Amino acid sequence: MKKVGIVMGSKSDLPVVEKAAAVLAEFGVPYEMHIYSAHRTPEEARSFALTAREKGFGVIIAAAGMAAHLAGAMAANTILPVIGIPCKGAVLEGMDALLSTVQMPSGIPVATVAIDGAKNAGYLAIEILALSEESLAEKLEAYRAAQAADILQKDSDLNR
Ligand code: RP5
Repeated sequence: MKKVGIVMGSKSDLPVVEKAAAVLAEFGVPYEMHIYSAHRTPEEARSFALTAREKGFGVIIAAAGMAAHLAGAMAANTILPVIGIPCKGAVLEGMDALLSTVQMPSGIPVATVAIDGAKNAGYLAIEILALSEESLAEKLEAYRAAQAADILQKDSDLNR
């Protein structure tokens, strides 16, 4: 199975990013985590994106806050799908990172999830890998069914 590359702009993004990693682990999807900053370590970030496909990665998740250019920098240097997680910073409630991540020019897309939406980044990465991994598709179907059953049970409990 192809791996998911998870990159974050700073160690301070780790508490958010860990939620994506937990989802991948739950589904048995292999991943690697790295700290590469588009601004502080631009060469390492570029090199990771340039070589990710040949190293067996199938998707890249990139998390950054503030002037969040990491996901865009990844997308600029690979044709792998890139999922961006805008991280909430100390100011502006993450709107700065959301707009920096989502407003990509045509031809270089970043699939942007919600501010701090790391779990959905994990699920989206799994959905992409499931296109060519039937066992993952089956796990996703089971997960969706269990999620629906749980909500219907809670609904039923409300009216007891
Ligand atoms: C961004 O700046 C990082 O992704 C992080 O979200 C934010 C703050 O970084 P630190 O100053 O905590 O290292 O580049």
